[in-house]
Amino acid sequence: MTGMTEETAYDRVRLAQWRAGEARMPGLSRRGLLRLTAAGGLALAAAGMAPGTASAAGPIVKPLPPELFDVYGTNAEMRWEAMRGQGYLTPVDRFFVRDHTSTPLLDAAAWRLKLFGSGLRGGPVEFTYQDLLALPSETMTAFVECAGNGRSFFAGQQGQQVSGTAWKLGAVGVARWRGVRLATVLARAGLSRDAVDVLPEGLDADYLAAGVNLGKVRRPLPVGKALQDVLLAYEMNGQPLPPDHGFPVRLVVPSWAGIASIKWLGRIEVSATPLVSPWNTQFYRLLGPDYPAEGTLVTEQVVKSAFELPWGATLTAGRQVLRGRSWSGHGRIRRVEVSTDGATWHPARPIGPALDRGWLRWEFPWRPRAAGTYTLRARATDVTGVSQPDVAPYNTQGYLFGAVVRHPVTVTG
Ligand SMILES: Nc1nc2c(c(=O)[nH]1)N[C@H]1C(S)=C(S)[C@@H](COP(=O)(O)O)O[C@H]1N2
Ligand SMILES: [Mo]
Repeated sequence: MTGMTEETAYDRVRLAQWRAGEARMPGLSRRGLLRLTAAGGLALAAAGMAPGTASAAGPIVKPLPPELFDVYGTNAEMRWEAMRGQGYLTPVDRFFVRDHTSTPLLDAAAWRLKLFGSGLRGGPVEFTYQDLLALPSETMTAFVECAGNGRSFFAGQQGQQVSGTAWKLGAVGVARWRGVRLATVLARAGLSRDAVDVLPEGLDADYLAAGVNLGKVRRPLPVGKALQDVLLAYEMNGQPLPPDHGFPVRLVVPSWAGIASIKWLGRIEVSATPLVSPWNTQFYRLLGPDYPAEGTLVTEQVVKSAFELPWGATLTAGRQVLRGRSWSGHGRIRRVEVSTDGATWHPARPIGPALDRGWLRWEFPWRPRAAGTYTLRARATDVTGVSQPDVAPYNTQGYLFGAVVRHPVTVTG
């Protein structure tokens, strides 16, 4: 575990101010909030996040062929075997989708980005799509990963029941994003020295959790991170952003939980007083017996590894090469080890670069001794020295499963 980051420290201050009535939760009435907490806040959160059943005309626009995706209601995860033979990036046709409601189809010509709030020196400022295209652009390779990626292994490996979509490891993808730095847009909008939080908000439908309308999907971001490396992206892998990934413009908040990367961006409140939303007071907090009562905010993603193999793959005996990828929200991957017997670990061979905001591809030659069942394990260490543990710390909503995943395969003779 890394030490307390600047953001978790700031989160404590912000939360204390929220309790003292000095922080605001725009987009939700006090009454809505009372109903939410009276009805048992977290249980509600669980109900709202439970996977539904896939419908024929789904909430996701792009095709979701079963060889590329597993679908859970409004969400679809990539099957890891779909990365085999691919280059560094995750192609759009297999990039996971996480929609709280459904993908809206927006018109770029009518689209506006509005910035407003006490953290601007002047009044509200609007940008059109063309305005953004005309600003200096930047390209960045970064992963977007759901904080709940790997959640099913809390039950599958640790026997712990948690709420939320039962992702395996496919709620992650790396893309090459192009757009304008949020810092550039904030500067043009007249960012005040007093600003502390920005609150980006999506244009998708209001999110309802067990009958309580939580309003637009939105989550405050401290100004420090907003100015550091956040992009207003309008391109993904060289193409205009596809509808499911936020067309016309989304935020990409590298290294942080996917929820920070708000899609279908419509408004950004810039505030001189701290802001909160259900997405940083209820969801995306680590809650449970091992955490303080108010929980710990989820910011950076943890270290993870995945094999480019089907779950429960069948392999034929003889020499083969296992391939996979490892990534971390704390920075680039420094080392990956593989175990095929659960006892001995051997270094994997890196393929290409390890990027700070992306992942490392690796391979491992393997000749199974005999036909039978095996458990494959991959364990990565990042540049900060953090390695994947054997057990992930339990939290009620199943975030940040970073433990070594035990991947079953069968070798046939
Ligand atoms: N407006 C909006 N932004 C959103 C979401 C959403 O439902 N609505 N889902 C968030 C979550 S939880 C994740 S993990 C990422 C997923 O991004 P992707 O669908 O492009 O993979 O988008 C985030 N941004
Ligand atoms: Mo997510």
